[in-house]
Formats: sequence, structure tokens, C-alpha cells
Amino acid sequence: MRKQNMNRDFMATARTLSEALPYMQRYSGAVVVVKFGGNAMGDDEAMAEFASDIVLMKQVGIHPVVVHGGGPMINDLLNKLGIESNFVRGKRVTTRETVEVVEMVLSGLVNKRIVQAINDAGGRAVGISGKDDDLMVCEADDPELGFVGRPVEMNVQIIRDLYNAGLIPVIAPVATGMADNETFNVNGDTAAGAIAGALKADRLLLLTDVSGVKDASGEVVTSMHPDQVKAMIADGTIAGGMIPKTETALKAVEEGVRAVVILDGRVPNATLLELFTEHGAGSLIRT
Ligand code: X2W
Repeated sequence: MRKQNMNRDFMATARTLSEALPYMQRYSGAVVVVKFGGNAMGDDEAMAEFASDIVLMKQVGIHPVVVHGGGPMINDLLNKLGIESNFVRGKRVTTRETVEVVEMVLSGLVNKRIVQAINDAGGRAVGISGKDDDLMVCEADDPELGFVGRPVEMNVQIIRDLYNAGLIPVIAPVATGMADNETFNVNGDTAAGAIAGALKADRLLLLTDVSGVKDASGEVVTSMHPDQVKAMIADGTIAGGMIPKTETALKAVEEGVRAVVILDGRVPNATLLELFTEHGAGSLIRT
């Protein structure tokens, strides 16, 4: 009995692998930017699983590029230090004091935790921020927000150099300014969109903690044209935190990203489900 069940499991595994072949062929050599948000990160086990999915992508010939957030981790350290922090339209009001904490947490703690997890899974990850090789140069997004950056110049050759050398870039959304010595805090979705746009990536996967973009009846819309997204923002169906995400998606598609997917990063193997199965996951936005 036990033997039979095991056989059935092995057969299902073999079938799954076999069904993944056309997807592996389709994505071989593709550039896939994965935004890993702080809310999608979870515990060590979830982190290890994310890391192993990224390593699997690299193994089958995809060039994964990880751009991460870490909002909840920034909140934790700001709280410990007794520094108050507020959000305006989804972005953190960032003082000179705050931006130092943001850089320490994102470029230090969060970036290295992801790098370590990918390396533990057998990959070769290298952690950088938007400052390295002037990858992302910003100007102030809005005077009300302080040191929050809007990317104005992208130099993505460093990313191509890394992935062509077999490495997996892991990027913290901290950037340099036009003037000397300036540091900007960049929203993780904004950074991922700008990087994917500059790379003309095949896919931008925005991993979050919701199942996708929902319609008026609360159902996840699996596939959307940019015009439909714009209409849903205009009539209020898309609201709150989903606005900056969908706006990032629209901009990325405009800049030449082939498709953007907003999906729930807490679902086990979310990225593999999206890339290597017929069903996909979350909401896909493309022209
Ligand atoms: C974000 C950067 C981190 C981030 C912040 O300070 O929280 C701005 O709001 P998640 O986990 O992806 O939300 N920056 C300007 O985006 O993290």
C-alpha cells in the first residue's frame, strides 16, 4: 500500500517536471526581475524556499534579478531607536536621520539575509544597492517626503555583468543622488519597476501578501490589459497599497517589460507556479 502511494507521488513529480519543459524552453535566457517585499518574506523556512526557487530559475537558464523591500524591518529598528516615521501616499517620509537607518537595514540586514539564503541553496548571490556602479541615480520625488528618491538615471550594465558571470544580483532600493554624498530611500516597487524597465525584462514579478488585483466582486483578475488597469484605478476598484503596485506595473510595461505579474509571495513556490505551470498565479498585466 505504502509502496503504491509512493509510486504515485514519484509519477506525479515526473509528470510535473515533464510538463515544465515547454516553459523552461520558453524562458531560457529570459531576464526575470523578482521584487521580494518585506511583507512577503516571512520566517527562515519561507526565505529558504524563496531562495531555492530563485536558484532553480538560474539552474534552468533564466537570469533572475532580485530587488527587495524591507519596510517592516525598517519599522522595527526605527521603533527600537525611538524614531517616529509616517507614510504619505504609500511612501515613507524620510529625514536625514531616517535615511541612515533605511540604508543600514536594507543594504545590511535584509540584503545579506537574502544573499545568504540564496548561497545556502547552492546559488551564487551578490548583494548590491542602487549606489553600486551608480546603478540607480535619483532626485527628490516630492519635497514633502524628504529623502525619497525617484530614479532619473539607470546604469544597468552592472546587473548584466553579474548575471552573465553566473551570479544572482540581489538589489537593495537605496540610491545615490545627482549631488555628492546624497542618499535616497526608494520604494521597493518603484526600484524594481525602474530596473526591470531599464533591462527590458521579460517578466517583472511583484511578490506581495495579497493574491493579486481584485475586481469589484473580490475575485482576482488573472489577466489584464493596461487600459483595464487604468480604468480600475480611475473608478476606485484598485485602491490603497495596490495603486503604487499597479502604477509601477503600467510604467514598466510602457518602458518595454513584456509582462508584469502581481502575486502572493506567501504561497509556497509562488514564482515557480507562475513561470512553469499552465495556471500561473496572481494577476498578469501586459499589452
Ligand atoms: C521604503 C523602502 C522599503 C520598501 C520604506 O522606507 O519602507 C519608501 O517608502 P517593502 O517591504 O517593499 O514595502 N521606501 C520610500 O519598499 O519595502
